[in-house]
Amino acid sequence: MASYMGVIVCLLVVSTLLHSAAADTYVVLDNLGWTIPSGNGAYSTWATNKDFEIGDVLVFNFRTGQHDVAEVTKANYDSCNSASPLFIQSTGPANVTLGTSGEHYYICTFGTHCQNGQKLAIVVESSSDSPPPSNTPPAPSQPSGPSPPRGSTTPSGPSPPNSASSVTVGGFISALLSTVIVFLF
Ligand SMILES: *[C@@H]1O[C@H](CO)[C@@H](O)[C@H](O)[C@H]1NC(C)=O
Ligand SMILES: [Cu+2]
Repeated sequence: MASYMGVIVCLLVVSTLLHSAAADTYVVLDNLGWTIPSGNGAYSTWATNKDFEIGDVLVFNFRTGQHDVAEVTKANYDSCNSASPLFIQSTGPANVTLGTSGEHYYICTFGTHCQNGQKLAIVVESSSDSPPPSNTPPAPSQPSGPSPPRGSTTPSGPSPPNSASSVTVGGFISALLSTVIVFLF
């Protein structure tokens, strides 16, 4: 019986690891949403200790016409310059899929909202446990032009293949795990 328990513990650990590789959804500032914060630094506090990974989704909750969300460079984030955003969405709520690793900077372009603290900087980790497929042939038929920009909205772009496949694998392992447990007890 003890060896069965060992197997179960192993499977649980594997299952947990695979689940953690799946895409997470983060609602920016939770119930407060994407707005002018009451305290400067509210967004950096919110982002602290969050483990953003490629494929995760940021939900910017705001009312269309009262705010928007623009991804900008670090320089434009620091200076609240919305002149040349990398990406902008003016209809809320905005679901932004994190498509690339590294630093991402978001501001609201309305009035002095950014100066008043409506700005968010995050660091996206490249997912450590989903290595790129090694022998996938190049896809010549795939259009190279309209690839989604950094931080495109969820409905407009294909979801990253890594997260999709880890969801599938995680689901498969979970099903397998359930089957094993049913057989053991
Ligand atoms: C955005 O994400 C939220 C939370 O996951 C979801 O309820 C909502 O349907 C999504 N909206 C769009 C337009 O995808
Ligand atoms: Cu705003």
